[in-house]
Amino acid sequence: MKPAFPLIAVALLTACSAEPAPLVTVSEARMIALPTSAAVYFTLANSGGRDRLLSVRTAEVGTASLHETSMNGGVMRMRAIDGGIEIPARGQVRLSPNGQHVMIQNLAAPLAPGSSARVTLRFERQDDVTIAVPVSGPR
Ligand SMILES: [Cu+2]
Repeated sequence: MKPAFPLIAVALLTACSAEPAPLVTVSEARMIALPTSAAVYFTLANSGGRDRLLSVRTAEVGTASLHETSMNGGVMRMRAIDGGIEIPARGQVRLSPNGQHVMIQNLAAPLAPGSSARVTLRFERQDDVTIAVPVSGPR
């Protein structure tokens, strides 16, 4: 047998491992102003290949970090998420009060309900996305 088959196999493997570009859109974004901090929730919809939300920036508002809420023995806890949030290919990720969210601390100024704040999302593969997020008070 001539070595033509192994060459074809290598070419096929290369084609299959080429992950398509991600195409992540952000919707349903909202910011809840708390007395000394704020929380941001949104939905990420990906119509392309896998990506990862690495960090969020809100330079004019305060210091933002990715957080996760969990219940442990009936006690609600929040902890920082290491390594970002995975966004599956053709998948959706919803940040919510009882799950993953963005926490903003060290507020530069009190947040006025009815205003909006600029938030920039940084991804592993896709370019940054900056959105205007409406601010509301706690309920
Ligand atoms: Cu938090």
